[in-house]
This record gives sequence, structure tokens and C-alpha cells, in this order.
Amino acid sequence: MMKPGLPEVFFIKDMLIGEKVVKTQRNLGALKSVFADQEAFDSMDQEQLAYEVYSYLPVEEGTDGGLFFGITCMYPIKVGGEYLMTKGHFHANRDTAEFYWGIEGEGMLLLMDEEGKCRLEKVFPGSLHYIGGCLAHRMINTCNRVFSFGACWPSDAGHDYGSIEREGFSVRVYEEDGHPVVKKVIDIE
Ligand code: S6P
Ligand code: ZN
Repeated sequence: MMKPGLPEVFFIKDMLIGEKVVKTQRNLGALKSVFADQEAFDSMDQEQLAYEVYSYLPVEEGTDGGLFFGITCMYPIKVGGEYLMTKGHFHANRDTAEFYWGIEGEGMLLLMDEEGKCRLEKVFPGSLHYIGGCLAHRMINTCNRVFSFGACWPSDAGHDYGSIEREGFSVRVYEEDGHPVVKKVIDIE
């Protein structure tokens, strides 16, 4: 009789478990030039953990038709009043989409097209976000605890961090009186 095999990977809430899970950690120091207030950034502990990504990459990067899966946990850090953000990226292969979904805590998904037009979506446990092709995406932890979210993207998407490092996003989110406030940094249109 055929016996069912065990899955290679499983998740409990925001933990991805399995031998093939790869864990990547980004310290605050890896987020140089992400925040507006460089002086505040420089005065902070560069070694502190900003966010970690658990990824399950069942096929080789670049494979056509495959899928990758990840969970990101972001810590409640603020830099000069600005909430912690992921580096943010376009996909190198622009015509590839991605799903994000909220698992724990609250945050915002910042999306930007190639003309610099931005849009924000609230992220919370159970929210699902379709990120179409040609859109840069960045997550922002707007709560005072861990914010975690899931992601699923094509294995041939690749990552273009350079465009964001050079140009940035045209919107920033600050905490003012305990609430998120959205500010435009570049006027588009
Ligand atoms: C990959 C996907 C996520 C991010 C992760 C960290 O396409 O969007 O797994 O890699 O959330 O963000 P970033 O911008 O530092 O890669
Ligand atoms: Zn992506």
C-alpha cells in the first residue's frame, strides 16, 4: 500500500520549519540610506536585528514556472520617528507578481510603480495583498510589536534592490502622537 510522505516544510504561525528553510537576517546596519534621518540612524545600534526572513526555495532561483515561499518577521524599531521598513525592491523580471498576507501585528504595504506613483494598503492578520508586476514593494511595521507576514513569489522573479537604493520610494510613514502619518517626499504629477 502507498504511504503518504511527510511535507518538507511546515509553518506554525510565523515560524517556517524544515531542513530546507533558509533564514536571512538583516541588521539595522544593512538598511543604510533607507531612512530619512541619517543622523538618528547613525546614532543607533547598527548590530540590532531589524527583520528576518525564512524562505523555502524548492527549486533553483531563475527556474521558470516555480514558486518560492517566505515569512518575514519585523521588529518594532523606529528611526527618527519613521517606522521600520524592509529594504523594498522591484522584481528584476518586472513582469512577475507576488502575494503578501498579514500574519501577526499590523503594518502597511507600500507599492510604487515605475513612474514613482505610490499606494498604501493596511496589513493585518488575515489580509491578502496581490502585488502586480512592475510594482516595487516595501513593508512597514506600524505597530509596537513584531509584525510578520507571508510571501509567495515566482522563482524567476529575481530582485532589483538597486533602483530603490538610488531613487527611494516617494512616500514615507512616520509615527506622530502614537499614530501613523503618511508623508509625500517627492511630488509626482
Ligand atoms: C521576496 C519577497 C520577500 C522579501 C522580504 C524582505 O520577493 O518580497 O520575501 O524579500 O520580505 O524584504 P526585502 O525588500 O528586504 O527583500
Ligand atoms: Zn518581491
